[in-house]
Amino acid sequence: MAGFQLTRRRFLTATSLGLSGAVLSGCDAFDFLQDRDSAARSVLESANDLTYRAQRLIAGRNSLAQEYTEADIRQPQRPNGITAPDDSTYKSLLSNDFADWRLEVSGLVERPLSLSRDLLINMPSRTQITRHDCVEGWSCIAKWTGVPMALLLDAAVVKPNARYVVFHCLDTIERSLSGDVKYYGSIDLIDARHPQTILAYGLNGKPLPVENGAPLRVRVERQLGYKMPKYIHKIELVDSFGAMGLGKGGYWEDRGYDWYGGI
Ligand SMILES: Nc1nc2c(c(=O)[nH]1)N[C@H]1C(S)=C(S)[C@@H](COP(=O)(O)O)O[C@H]1N2
Ligand SMILES: [Mo]
Repeated sequence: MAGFQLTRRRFLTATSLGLSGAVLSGCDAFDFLQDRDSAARSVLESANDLTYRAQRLIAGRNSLAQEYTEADIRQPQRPNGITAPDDSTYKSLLSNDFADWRLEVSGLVERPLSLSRDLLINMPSRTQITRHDCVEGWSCIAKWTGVPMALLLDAAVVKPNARYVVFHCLDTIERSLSGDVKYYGSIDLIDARHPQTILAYGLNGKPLPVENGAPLRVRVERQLGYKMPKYIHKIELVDSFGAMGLGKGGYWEDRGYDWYGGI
């Protein structure tokens, strides 16, 4: 496939920025986010935009999340949110060990892609031991292996007017009379091209288990857990996410969480 003449050298350039880790904040720093009814919420929402812009100014695109050693992995990655999708599409893909699953890359790209898991696994990969911080106040260190998202974006050739990457998931997170809601999320192109942003198919040296998002989930290491969709099947490049879901860029964002879940 012409889109995949990606050289090793290009990959190394993308990942050889060094590992001077930014110091991560502790759980305390985001405990307040649990209080979704807080009167401070709207203040925080406008502050979120400030935090986002400040982080961009101070840290820039090259700042990496801290990476750990094997010895720091003390327990399996704690499964959270949806851990066993009961959607029939997902179940039939799983029953065939995802042989029929494809990752679609579409939207504002010159060259839409449809990629099998084997193809992804044979692309250059990055492995990183990082800390997952959930907004609920727990953390977990684990080793993630996957394809750097920048490689996929280059292969698809992102159009100049694209601003965000939207992840569409196979799991239904909410069922109600007004309709079922599938998990979705979005990040901007700076985070999408960050060297630690990968589409992970491996966890702690094994294939990614169902409970943690098989066959593919995103890792965006400088943001909170809800910004890392599991069970993804489509990546869409857009210039705005206002017309999706309730317009805030993700399932949890639509329910009050900050769009920029920086840590
Ligand atoms: N598709 C999907 N992605 C998701 C969720 C989910 O429910 N569905 N939960 C999010 C939240 S809140 C967290 S903390 C992490 C949990 O990832 P883990 O199960 O691998 O720990 O996945 C995130 N991505
Ligand atoms: Mo979370």
